[in-house]
Amino acid sequence: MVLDEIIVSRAIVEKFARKFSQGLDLDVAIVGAGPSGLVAAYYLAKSNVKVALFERKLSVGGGMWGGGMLFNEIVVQEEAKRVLDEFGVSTEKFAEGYYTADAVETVSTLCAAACRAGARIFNGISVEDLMVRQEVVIGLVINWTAVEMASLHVDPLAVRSKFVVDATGHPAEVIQVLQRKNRVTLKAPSGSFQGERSLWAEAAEHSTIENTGEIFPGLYVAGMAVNATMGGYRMGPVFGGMLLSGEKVATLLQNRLRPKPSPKN
Ligand code: 48F
Repeated sequence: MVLDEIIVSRAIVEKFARKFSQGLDLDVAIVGAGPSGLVAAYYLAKSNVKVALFERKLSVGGGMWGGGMLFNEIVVQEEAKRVLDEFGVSTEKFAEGYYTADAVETVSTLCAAACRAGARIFNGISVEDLMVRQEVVIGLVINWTAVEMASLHVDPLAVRSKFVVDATGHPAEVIQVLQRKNRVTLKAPSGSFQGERSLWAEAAEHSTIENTGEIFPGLYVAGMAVNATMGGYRMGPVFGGMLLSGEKVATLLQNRLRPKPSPKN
């Protein structure tokens, strides 16, 4: 076989254009492919929800690759081990209720499972704004990260989605941009973005899961962005809360997208 570089180029351009075009109108658009976003994407795709993930970096996995301080092991507590089991990630018991997993195996396995379940992942794309109509978030405004990094004056494109999930981790970027550009009140006790507090793993893990949910009509929040928004604590390299938050947001959205028929009287 003689390789033709133009066929290679055309294959990439045409295939990507088709995939991207199909990703412009979604049930759920997830911003951020860290652990919470990847887990949410997996469960949503598995239940046939049309979901895509938009990730600023070339690599997925967010803050998981480096474990704690670049020691690439993560810790997951008893309650969340079943999520890693569902994905087939190998875990080892370290102490009663504490399990470790290889960070690289965990990220790559979560990512592969999300893709195989049918989630589309668009890397190298940054979400810079939202579409908001009558106090409801209805989609994303996106641009190439390379454009953002080079500070080029290039207009973005838009993605329509029934629901958006902010899974951007510590900066909670989607919620911050919503608040900065629109005079809105968030569904939070304070009504506004609070910023995260210092390290307290126990409290942080619980509040991440508890407060995962709809923060503004059409906009959900999952993972560390939950605590950043609500003024909760950070938790360090314990990842159970991220996995369970991703699972919870997927369940909440499945219920929104396919409401169960009300029982007949
Ligand atoms: O930070 P990240 O891993 O979020 P997470 O799922 O998990 C947090 C943990 O990694 C850790 C922790 C728990 O122990 O505290 O930090 O909540 O992943 C967030 C991803 O979102 C991307 C970012 O590059 C990262 O991969 N991201 C952030 N802002 C944008 C974005 C944006 N505006 N557009 C696209 N991607």
